[in-house]
Amino acid sequence: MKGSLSFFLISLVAILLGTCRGGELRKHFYEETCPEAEDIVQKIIWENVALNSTLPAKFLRMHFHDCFVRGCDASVLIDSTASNSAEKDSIPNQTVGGFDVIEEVKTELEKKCPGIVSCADIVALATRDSVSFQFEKPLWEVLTGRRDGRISLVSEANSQIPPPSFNFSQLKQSFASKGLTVHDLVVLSGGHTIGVGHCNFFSRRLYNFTGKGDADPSLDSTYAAFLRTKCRSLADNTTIVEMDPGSGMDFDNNYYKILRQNKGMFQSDAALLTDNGASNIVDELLDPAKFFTEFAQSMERLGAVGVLTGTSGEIRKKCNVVTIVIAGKATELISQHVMMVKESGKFSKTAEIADCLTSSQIRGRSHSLTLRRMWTWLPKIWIMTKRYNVPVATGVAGRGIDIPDVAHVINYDMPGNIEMHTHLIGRTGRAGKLV
Ligand code: HEM
Ligand SMILES: *[C@@H]1O[C@H](CO)[C@@H](O)[C@H](O)[C@H]1NC(C)=O
Ligand SMILES: *[C@@H]1O[C@H](CO)[C@@H](O)[C@H](O)[C@H]1NC(C)=O
Ligand SMILES: *[C@@H]1O[C@H](CO)[C@@H](O)[C@H](O)[C@H]1NC(C)=O
Ligand SMILES: *[C@@H]1O[C@H](CO)[C@@H](O)[C@H](O)[C@H]1NC(C)=O
Ligand SMILES: CC(=O)N[C@H]1CO[C@H](CO)[C@@H](O)[C@@H]1O
Repeated sequence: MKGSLSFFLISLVAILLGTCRGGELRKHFYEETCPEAEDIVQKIIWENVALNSTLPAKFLRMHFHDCFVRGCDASVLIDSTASNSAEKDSIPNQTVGGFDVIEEVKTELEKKCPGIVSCADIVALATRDSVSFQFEKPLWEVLTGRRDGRISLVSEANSQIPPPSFNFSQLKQSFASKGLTVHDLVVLSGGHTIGVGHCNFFSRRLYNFTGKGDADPSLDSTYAAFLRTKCRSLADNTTIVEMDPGSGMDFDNNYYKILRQNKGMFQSDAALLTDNGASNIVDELLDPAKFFTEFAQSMERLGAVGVLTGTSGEIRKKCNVVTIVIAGKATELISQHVMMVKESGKFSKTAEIADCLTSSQIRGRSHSLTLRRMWTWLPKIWIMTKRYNVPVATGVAGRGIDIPDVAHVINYDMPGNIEMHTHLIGRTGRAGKLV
């Protein structure tokens, strides 16, 4: 009986914590915390794209790679360190670019609203804005509220990002593993309407397809001959070729036209014609209006893959480095004060601290001391003092779980060592989430 009660309590706390962490992407997540965020991103991205028309393709590919490894959490932006080889070192990433522009946006946002806007959201917005530049209006909606991951592994990038040699069933499986459909696969492959490919990603199709010095029969032979004039040998890994010949800078549905003519650059492009269902979708997307509508929808789905929201992950200060946590130190967004109070019994101590807070420097700030009335009926875990409406937490709840609307956390007893203090300031103190 006792066992089942505590099991009940544990599950309940787990559920409540689950809800607390909650959070989904939503429209204009920064409306209140950083109202100018989306305008700032658009302004800087448009300025850069105006000077460098290769950027939209770089961001589109960057966003795709980000979302396919640990979800859209900006793990693609993290630099390798002495002890960790990050996604940036991976084979598919070798040619991702635009990192400097993301950092320029981040720097500006940190000036305006420090610690608020995630790098993951910046990548999603930068992708939309860069591709939309030529249309002077957003081509799709970007929901925001992503948080940044803290892990980036080269091995995961190499195993999660589909290589251009994939056949249809492998591509289908790769997208399915991210919750994306064959429809998304065909629609998003339309991203190859802009940008370039390096010879080494497709030259086997030109020179040595089956290992007998032959060309890929599914590649248009005239086009293959043209590509051989660009990529002179199997060893060429520096020459780049437009993926959508003649239209490589325009974001349009020309990709599907050339695909139908067997002029898709990679085996993975050609593979879309090897499945009846996918091939039918290719035909549908020959209609430009249909392509723009479908692309917008699939981008929203791609942008939601495996996102961290609520209190998961962090908001990085710089997009290329994971925030390093120093033991005992709260983030700069949190201030810590020590107050001496008389030792006079647990509950009156609460009252005393509350008095102290309301009457001291904390009064006058915008935060209210009235904390949310929660879980009063969970004896031992939360005890509420009626007078001040301050929840008192012990155990795991006392370790600074990140509860929305909690502006102040009071720890009674001075911890004996720095590790203990780090536990006490908990996630709230270390992640620096603002109220
Ligand atoms: C379906 C599986 C996919 C495969 C196998 C694949 C593979 C590749 C490869 C090998 C390149 C050439 C990179 C280089 O040589 O620099 C490339 C370029 C590109 N990919 Fe994909 N890709 C896929 C899906 C996507 C998706 C879903 C998007 C975005 C919606 C995308 C957007 C791009 C863009 C924009 C480029 C040009 C990059 C540049 O110009 O630097 N790709 N892709
Ligand atoms: C344009 O951006 C790409 C990707 O970041 C970069 O490699 C290239 O040098 C830039 N070109 C110019 C002219 O700035
Ligand atoms: C696709 O490739 C996988 C792995 O090489 C192979 O097992 C499978 O038979 C291939 N599928 C088709 C339809 O060729
Ligand atoms: C073509 O492929 C075969 C089999 O993989 C390999 O033995 C041969 O060396 C390749 N030819 C060239 C020119 O690389
Ligand atoms: C290109 O090939 C050369 C010679 O094989 C090699 O040294 C170099 O590292 C390669 N570069 C890339 C970017 O793979
Ligand atoms: C292996 C490799 O070429 N990695 C590159 C990945 O992308 C970053 C940023 O452009 C480069 O600095 C790395 O050298």
